[in-house]
Amino acid sequence: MGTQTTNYDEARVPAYGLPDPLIFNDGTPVTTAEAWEARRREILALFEHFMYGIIPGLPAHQSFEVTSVDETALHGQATRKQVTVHFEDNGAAESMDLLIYLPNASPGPAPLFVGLNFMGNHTIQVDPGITLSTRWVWGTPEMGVVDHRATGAARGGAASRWPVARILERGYGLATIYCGDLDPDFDDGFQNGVHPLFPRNDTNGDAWGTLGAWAWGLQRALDYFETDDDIDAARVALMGHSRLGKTALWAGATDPRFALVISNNSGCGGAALSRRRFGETVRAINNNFPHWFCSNFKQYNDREDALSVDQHMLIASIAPRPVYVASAEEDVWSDPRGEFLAAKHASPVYRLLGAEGLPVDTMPGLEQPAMGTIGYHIRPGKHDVTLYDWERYMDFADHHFGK
Ligand code: GTR
Repeated sequence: MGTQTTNYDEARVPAYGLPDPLIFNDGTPVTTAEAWEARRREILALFEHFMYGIIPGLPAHQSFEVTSVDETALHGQATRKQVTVHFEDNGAAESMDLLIYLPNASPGPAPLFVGLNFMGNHTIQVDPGITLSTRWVWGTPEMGVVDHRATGAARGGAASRWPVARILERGYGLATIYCGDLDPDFDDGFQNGVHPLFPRNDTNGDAWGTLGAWAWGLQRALDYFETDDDIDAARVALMGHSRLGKTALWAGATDPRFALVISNNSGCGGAALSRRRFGETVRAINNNFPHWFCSNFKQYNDREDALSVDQHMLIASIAPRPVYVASAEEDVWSDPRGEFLAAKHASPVYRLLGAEGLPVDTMPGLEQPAMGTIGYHIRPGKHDVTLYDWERYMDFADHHFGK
């Protein structure tokens, strides 16, 4: 995905100044927790207008259909629930399928990790009870190209990224949704997925794109969790990898019901500072994925310094809720240092609110996780989600969820 002009040289990162999350648009400093709440709304409005577009609220009708419950799933380790969430509005009817595993060994409502998946719920685990997704996935004819990820659509094809047995063993539930239920990941003018549920008006350049639709779906999943007595909806950790990590940060920033947010290798438009222009740039992401962000974001190709926000402010708008940012050493396209620096520069907001922020000032070495109210690690290896990553997320959740 890189071009010849992609910069991977730290010495060539341009000098830049970051906007201060603790200064209002009109120049007034933010000095109290009460004032922060107003500044947070201001920051979210900037992200909506210039980057991710506006996420709508509930559709006119939303209902939950539990399509299967199996209390003996995964050799008795889990209860597997599958729930179809139906949406109706604006003359359209759409749905998304939730796959939920809950640990049989832990009594009481379970704290839960939730995350979108790339290729269908059936790819996260070899479990014949998971309903096979019949939705579009990368590599089918609409795409116009054959994508290597289509092979991952086999049952269990993405299982290495979802250590379900270990998650259950540590006392957590896991829920997932195929992102393509909400919006298939190609540039189609928003004719499919959940976009038709709402009238589209892009007069101001801030109509929602694909990341917005994915984030909206995660928020609707939380609506379901709040109705399920087997789930502890006050302890839901939202996790996402890469484009779905960008989505996790945006969904978590805009919906305070998510108790904890995890960005795994989310890079440009996620945790990484745009102004560093290291690896993937605003221009590259807008060119390759014109449907992800809102129209206004394209004005910032090669003009990152003109943005009134940068990604440390997205992390800050989750404060004081815990947030974890993780990088991979070989994932230079995602700019690991830029991800670290955004976590670091979000910290003053946490501290204003009486929370710890990131407990280190300089970037830690490999596999030296730093965990305050903001957590960070970088591990060896490539752009991926590994067991190491998950173990740290569960350590972090154990701490913050008082387990
Ligand atoms: C890349 C994209 C990244 C990241 C990644 C992924 O092609 O440039 O921003 O989202 O895909 O989602 O795996």
